[in-house]
Amino acid sequence: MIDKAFLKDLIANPDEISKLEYHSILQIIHQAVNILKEEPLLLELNVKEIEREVYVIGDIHGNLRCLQKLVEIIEQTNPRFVIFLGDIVDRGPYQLECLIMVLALKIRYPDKYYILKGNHETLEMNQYYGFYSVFMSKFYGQMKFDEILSLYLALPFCALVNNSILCLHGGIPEDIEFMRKLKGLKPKDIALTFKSIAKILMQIMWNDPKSGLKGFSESFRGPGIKFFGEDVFDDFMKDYNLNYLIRSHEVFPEGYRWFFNKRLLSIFSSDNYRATNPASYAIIKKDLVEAKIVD
Ligand SMILES: [Mn+2]
Repeated sequence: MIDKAFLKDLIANPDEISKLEYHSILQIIHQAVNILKEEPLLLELNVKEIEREVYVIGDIHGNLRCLQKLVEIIEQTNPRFVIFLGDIVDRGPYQLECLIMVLALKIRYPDKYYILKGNHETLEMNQYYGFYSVFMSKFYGQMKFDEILSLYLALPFCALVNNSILCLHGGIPEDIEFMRKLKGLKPKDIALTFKSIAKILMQIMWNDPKSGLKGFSESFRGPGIKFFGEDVFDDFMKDYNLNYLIRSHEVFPEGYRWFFNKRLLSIFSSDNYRATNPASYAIIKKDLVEAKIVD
């Protein structure tokens, strides 16, 4: 077991993470995996005290300053749940620090913090966009990076808040049965059911909404990845009786963007990402969703 005071110290001073030896990093990964592997791939989070908020945080991509600001806000406002939508690593200057910080939060407050899987929580993306070389130049050894991959295999894909608000990284997949198919599955079930749900899982992490589109269309992002339009979004929301969908995966110069008659909110929590943009996050309160900019 990792000492609570040690976790508290790491959360307060994430710069210290850079100085950790591999065995400490491994301990944190293992303890996080032990918690994550027992949780379902489709999280169902219900706020009992209706006044309390839920924070939803988008792509971080190694932006430790934004992550620290968000954690400061969270410590002041004490929401019931905090949901990260994935893409913690790749591209930014403090990728390992951000990943370990988020895991430290999960271990310290397992019933408060939840981390969903983004398309960058994969080997292929890490090899191309930076985290693999960041990690390997520090610790060396494929076996050590395999521990990171085992963490990725334990991450959930969606979170349903108060039975009415769905949170995920990219978008809805073509198979809108996906929530019924994922319900009750745990990380260990992915390998067993992989053939039947592989496309669903990939599209949850990769798809994007597109205004003015009907149905699904091919995406520039790659083979099998889709844009989805308002009509299929409506069908999906009606089918599951949902009010909002909150996702990340795309950066907008204004910080966040509403789609589809203000029922889909796209947030992004890393500022000045490849161009000029403020960081944003979402607050759920009493089944309403509000977008916020990190000042
Ligand atoms: Mn993404």
